[in-house]
Amino acid sequence: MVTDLGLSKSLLTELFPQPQNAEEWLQYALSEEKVRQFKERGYLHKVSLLNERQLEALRDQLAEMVDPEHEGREFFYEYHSNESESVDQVLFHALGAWRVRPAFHDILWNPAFRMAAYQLLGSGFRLFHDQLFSKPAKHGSVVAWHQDYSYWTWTTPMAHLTCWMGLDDADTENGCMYYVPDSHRWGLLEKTGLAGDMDAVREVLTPEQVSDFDNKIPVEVKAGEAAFHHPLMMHGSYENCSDRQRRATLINVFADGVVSNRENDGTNAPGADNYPRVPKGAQMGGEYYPLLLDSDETFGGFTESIPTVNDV
Ligand SMILES: O=C(O)CCC(=O)C(=O)O
Repeated sequence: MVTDLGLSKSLLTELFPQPQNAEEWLQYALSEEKVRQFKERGYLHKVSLLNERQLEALRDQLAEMVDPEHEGREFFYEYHSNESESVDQVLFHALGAWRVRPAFHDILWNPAFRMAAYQLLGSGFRLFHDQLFSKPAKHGSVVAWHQDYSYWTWTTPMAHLTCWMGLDDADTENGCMYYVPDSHRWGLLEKTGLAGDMDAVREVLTPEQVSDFDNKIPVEVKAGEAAFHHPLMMHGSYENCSDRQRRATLINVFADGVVSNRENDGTNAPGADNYPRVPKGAQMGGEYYPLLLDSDETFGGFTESIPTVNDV
């Protein structure tokens, strides 16, 4: 019998020990300078979140899920794969792994992630969904330039955050992400698709925004490091020209209190219609949108000394 891990009420592994006191929490806190950089530029990268043991468990369990016949596949919200023969040749994008394998369930409660996300959102938050992106070596696929929130208007208000975690070193050779710094101030643009034409978004940009692309930066990270970005940050990733894989896992969260804005006629529904539904106007919550950090969290009593986006 395959179990839906999303229904589990506790951690399933020993991979992510939870802090027992203020000192253990504070080791994860981002400096004021880093929080300010995120607020001003819309992103922060090279944040260390995963150790070798955690990486190994995540990579092993990702390899199992890449097989389209794996147990638990029915719990994914979306599952896109080129279904190639060999595991390291599969181009893979899927949402919902937290319900399918224990390391991807427990990573949501990684204290290093929860502390940083609290600081960058400035409030308690819930899981929206997770994502896996795996690009094989020498693979020509891209993730076209986009803003995450253009896919998420079925939830409102916009109070969302993306955490992208490298399971391999990611660099310009193997198809790392790129950001356009400050683009989180552009407002919400029309969505123009994720696959195919990398530059499709240019059709909906002003000439000034097009020239801002000259300032784009590669989001190079080591395995175990994360990049956080604002829901309006313009980002995408180019082909993998190297002989190395480029695997990543993401956590997407929103502030506790975000409500469903999902139209009954499906006009703003997510890609595949397999996401747990919340009626329009009702608060996003319940077992499939678990509270990852309570707004009352005191971090062992030191909340005031932890800088958030509300303070900088
Ligand atoms: O991993 C990638 O290549 C793309 C990631 C992405 O689009 C995202 O973080 O929203």
